[in-house]
Amino acid sequence: MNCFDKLKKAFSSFADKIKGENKERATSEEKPEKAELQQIVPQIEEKKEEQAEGSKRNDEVNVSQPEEKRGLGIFDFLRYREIKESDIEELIEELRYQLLESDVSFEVTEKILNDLKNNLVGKKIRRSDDIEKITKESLKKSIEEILTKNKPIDIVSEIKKSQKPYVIVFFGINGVGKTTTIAKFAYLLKKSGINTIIAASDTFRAAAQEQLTIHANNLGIPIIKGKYGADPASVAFDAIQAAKSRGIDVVLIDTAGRMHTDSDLVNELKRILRITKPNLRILILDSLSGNDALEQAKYFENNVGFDLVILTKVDADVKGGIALSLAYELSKPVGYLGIGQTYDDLIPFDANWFINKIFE
Ligand SMILES: Nc1nc2c(ncn2[C@@H]2O[C@H](COP(=O)(O)OP(=O)(O)OP(=O)(O)O)[C@@H](O)[C@H]2O)c(=O)[nH]1
Ligand SMILES: [Mg+2]
Repeated sequence: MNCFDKLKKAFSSFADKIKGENKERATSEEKPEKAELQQIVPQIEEKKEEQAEGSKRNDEVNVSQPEEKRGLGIFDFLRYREIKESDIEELIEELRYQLLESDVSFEVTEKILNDLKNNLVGKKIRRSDDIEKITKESLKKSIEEILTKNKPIDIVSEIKKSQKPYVIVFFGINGVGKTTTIAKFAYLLKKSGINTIIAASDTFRAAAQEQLTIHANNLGIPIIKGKYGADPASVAFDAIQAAKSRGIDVVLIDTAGRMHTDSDLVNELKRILRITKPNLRILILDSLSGNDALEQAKYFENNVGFDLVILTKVDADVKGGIALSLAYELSKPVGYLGIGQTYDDLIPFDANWFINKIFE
């Protein structure tokens, strides 16, 4: 999967630039003044001792390492230099551009860059590697902070400890992958020994019932359908009743992605939520829609509210920034990622996985 390549590229090209700039600076730097030298002589001695100790331990390693890996020897520290804001202005600007290009929202971009500035400006660095290290650590920490802001919901264990039936409503605009995700989710639960029933509450689109019936048959899962144009809330209600009488653990409710108007869609959803009183409201977002996905999330949050996001189509060429924006701006966790079109292609979202993807 190469969905976070662009973000990764933004970070590493930033580090490379600083590295290059630092190399130039190191070669053009003036020799230290006499007074400065007097101050640093004791440090040279100290450094020599340290090096002698170190080389005793690392003789073999040092011999086999290339020049740049071995560093520049005991006079390295003469190049200690404090990073000024003006040093990194241009580079910050480039990173800003690249983060925004990677679908990271403006607000999140500013947070990441401010953290980075705070971590770099005023730091005394010796080698370009130090800057790269500080930069990567800072970016990693910012992203980690954003992604772990919301405690992930472990749905399987929530279901296991809650009263039956556990009701989940899935919604989102048309074509984002609601129906496919419900089938994947039913399969995921089945593998954990949890049985489900599906409510085909998208009675607006003619083919929706058939599409879901095919999935239900493939997976051997019961489905409650409604006629074209039937009341979606009563289809959902019937499914909950069926679950109660048959002792089924979970009801998965599919909904329409489009109605005559947006307000029809919102009103219908509100009705479904009022009647079914779900344990969980899952918003499905298509990661290919970039920053528009954030706008959709804001729209649904303001109009109906939701608990969790599932990001679909992450297997396509996706930039990845949306996961950060959702966590930072809406305090909503991404629970799962859709990574393809088979039933197995739904994986739990893991912050470490995301971070490693960027920095691997
Ligand atoms: N590559 C890829 N395709 C996906 C993924 N999830 C869904 N799709 C595809 O996206 C298309 C739309 O999926 P649906 O599940 O029908 O979307 P929907 O939100 O139910 O659509 P409406 O009911 O029309 O609103 C289908 O062709 C799916 O196979 C995914 O994770 N990766
Ligand atoms: Mg659908």
